[in-house]
Amino acid sequence: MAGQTDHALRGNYDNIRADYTVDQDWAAYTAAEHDLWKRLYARQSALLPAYACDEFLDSLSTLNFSAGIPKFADINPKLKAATEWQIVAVPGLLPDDVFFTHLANRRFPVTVWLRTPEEFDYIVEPDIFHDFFGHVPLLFNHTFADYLEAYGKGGVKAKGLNALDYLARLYWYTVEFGLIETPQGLRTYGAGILSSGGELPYCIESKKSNRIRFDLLRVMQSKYKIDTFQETYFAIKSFKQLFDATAPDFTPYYDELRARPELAANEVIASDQLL
Ligand code: HBI
Ligand code: FE
Repeated sequence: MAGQTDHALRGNYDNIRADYTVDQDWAAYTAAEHDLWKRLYARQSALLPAYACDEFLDSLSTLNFSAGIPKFADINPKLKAATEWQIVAVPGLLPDDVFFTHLANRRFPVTVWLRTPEEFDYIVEPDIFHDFFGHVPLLFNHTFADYLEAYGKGGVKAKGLNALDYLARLYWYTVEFGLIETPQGLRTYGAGILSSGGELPYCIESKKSNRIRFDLLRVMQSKYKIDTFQETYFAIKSFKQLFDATAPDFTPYYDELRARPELAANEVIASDQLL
């Protein structure tokens, strides 16, 4: 999950290491939390076939963490063998530069705490279900894993160029809320959608939202809201398209973006290819 939080962060940041990682105290999870995890997993799994992209479904089918909160140590050997990625335990949202540095080194930060039962349908900050269920399966996809590493490296550079807002939008409209065109129609690969009960059908079916063909600069000039369903979704044709579009050095893009207006989350402009 991306998005800035101005209220106090929820996690326990007292025992963080220099890179903000902590240990996952798996024994501390209660039976009630494992049960909540099972119910969240079952609810999402019922919705996935109609709305999730094949790359996500293929990866998820090779993993088996439906029964309860997974141990990060259990999945890391499989993930490392697949794409050289690791997940690291963190207390929650990290400062941008810390977050980017982890991604640039093929480490995905996964929050250790689970939401409360009252947050079954919606949560603002990323919890372990959002991070693990939403993000981890696609780390097993080579092209997407390479995109995420390149994104992290771009982020480390962007901080120096005062361009973090542009990159945050790219993350938001791809990694968190991205759609992909498939022969069977639009599907999603976005973790914020895949881990959400309501937004999975909404992102494909809602008439209130716009679905626009992915255009890198268009995405980076588009603002977003962190506490509602999205008003605009951007659709790529493939993960390769996303990787290729973001491979060049972004510095000239930032100059071009500063000359363009920021667009509201629900805006449509003449050059948009609406789906
Ligand atoms: N920290 N743990 C965590 N997870 C995120 O998804 C995350 C973050 N910090 C910042 C952030 N995302 C976004 O601002 C990115 O666009 C950088
Ligand atoms: Fe996320």
